[in-house]
Amino acid sequence: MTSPQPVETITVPDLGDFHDVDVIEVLVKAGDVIPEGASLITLETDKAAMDVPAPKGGTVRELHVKTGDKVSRGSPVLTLEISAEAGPSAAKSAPVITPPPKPEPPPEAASPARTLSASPVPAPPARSALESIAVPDLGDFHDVDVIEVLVKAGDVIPEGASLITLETDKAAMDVPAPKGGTVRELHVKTGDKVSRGSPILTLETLAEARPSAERPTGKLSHSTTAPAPSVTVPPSDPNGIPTGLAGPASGGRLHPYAGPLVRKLARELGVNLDQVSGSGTRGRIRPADVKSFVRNTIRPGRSPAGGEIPAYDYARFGPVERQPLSRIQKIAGPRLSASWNTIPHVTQHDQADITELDRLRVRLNEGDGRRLGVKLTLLPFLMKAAVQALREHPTLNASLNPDLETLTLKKYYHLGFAVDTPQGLVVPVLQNVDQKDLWTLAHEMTNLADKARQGRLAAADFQGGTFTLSSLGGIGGTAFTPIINAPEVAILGISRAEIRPVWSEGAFVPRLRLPLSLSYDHRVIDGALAVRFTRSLAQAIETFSGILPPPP
Ligand code: CAO
Repeated sequence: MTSPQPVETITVPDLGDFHDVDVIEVLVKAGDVIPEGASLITLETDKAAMDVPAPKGGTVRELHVKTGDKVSRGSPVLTLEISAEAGPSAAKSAPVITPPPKPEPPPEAASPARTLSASPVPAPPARSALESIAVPDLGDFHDVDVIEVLVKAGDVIPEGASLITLETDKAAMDVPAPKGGTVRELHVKTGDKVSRGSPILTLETLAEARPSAERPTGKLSHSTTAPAPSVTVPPSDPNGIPTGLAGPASGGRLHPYAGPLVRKLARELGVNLDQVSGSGTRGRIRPADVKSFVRNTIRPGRSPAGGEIPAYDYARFGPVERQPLSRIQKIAGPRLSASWNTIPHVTQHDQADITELDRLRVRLNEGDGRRLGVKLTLLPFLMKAAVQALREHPTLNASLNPDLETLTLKKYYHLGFAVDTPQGLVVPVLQNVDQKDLWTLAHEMTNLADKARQGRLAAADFQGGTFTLSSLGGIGGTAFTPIINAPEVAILGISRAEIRPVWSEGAFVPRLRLPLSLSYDHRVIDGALAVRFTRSLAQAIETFSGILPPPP
């Protein structure tokens, strides 16, 4: 038997000199599960905008305000069903006050000017304490991927600021700061896996960073657990694109002011949120802002991303049938459009002689392959050869940075490979291809392709790719233009190998030739480099360089 959860009416706290203040945004709705510190409503006076944070975590049962209302101290905001793990703090949180929107403070200013909160009342002298902030209870989730670290050492953050974004295959979630202060040291980085209790950062808490005097001020505590993150499974709009923010907005604005789902959407579409202007309160970025950014970036005035294709009555000319796109197609469509329309693609075609390589493949399959129960197709060989060519031409193992002026060259080789599934195209990533032998690659590739076809790929299986191979060779074709898997800068398309007559020493000889189609980002790679790369690749394939371990 479960005992009923306590219900509390959350009211507007002391607003200092302000009365009858406008509610300009209501950030939660009935049914939302919110952590302590989540912003509930945004108030605005002629001097400042302020968020009223939740004094405790729980489930919003009823709202008592709407946009346009005027409120003062004590006005009811909502009825909250307090969650069992809401914590001991029964004190009301003071509002987080924001100076009027924009201009943004300079990025190097690691001072309170960079924080969301700016108390209108002079703060008493600060006493600081160091606290280790840890990952809170994540429910059923363990070993969750850190996909974004939203603060850095030196940042001054308000309570409720999002610290890191976690992602599972089902949801994105932000972990908010349990209190305000200065980030002294980070203990996580993007790509780490965390569970409940994993340390996130060391925070120097200041007495004035959170004006709530009733809340116990931590002395030297280790491992303060952050409030429960808001976990939201993205609802979908008719195009399958996640809509809506992840419940309450976080208080932080050190980075583009957006919730985890908006950031997830931006990542899926390859959008840099720094370039998106938010239409929400204080410039908060909404899903619609990201989508309209993609539309406008792609081609002002037109919408190749879909959604604005003129309606047409095809049935006037004969029988028709309406068929929905698969879920994967709906998710991949905007990504493909964004890549195709924002990256100047050029495709370099070439061929490699795989006569000897294929003989080797057949020999290995008949020998070790039988013994190990693993079958080698061409793809593992091509992956090893690609690593060899990428080592020689590191620009193809890079990403263009959002400043459009610098590249990030990656010193690891995580290769994506396109898998044709009944639900649509997916691109899992094989990690550290340089460190694995052909058999391991074949084994892992088969596992990933099987998982992809069964729709069982985890988020981690898609992440960290540096270069992609798309092989249609098992099906046929002579050449094609693969679309770059942004933010990568090149992708190798492979078509069906055929025996061709090759002129050699005064006679035509039959050789097995493999068509290669390299699409590349012409902002980063010029034609000469592209063909040097395909030549290096062909040479690696023809000489087995980098494919077989060097003789002892
Ligand atoms: N030329 C000739 N034969 C080839 C070949 C090539 N380039 N590539 C593969 N083959 C052969 C294989 O050796 C195998 O032959 P046998 O059965 O006689 O041994 C057969 O074709 C089937 O291979 P496969 O396609 O199942 O295996 P793979 O390792 O080459 O590819 C995978 C695996 C997952 C990449 C592939 O199954 C797949 O899904 N490809 C589609 C990718 C795609 O859709 N790309 C398009 C992206 S753009 O829309």
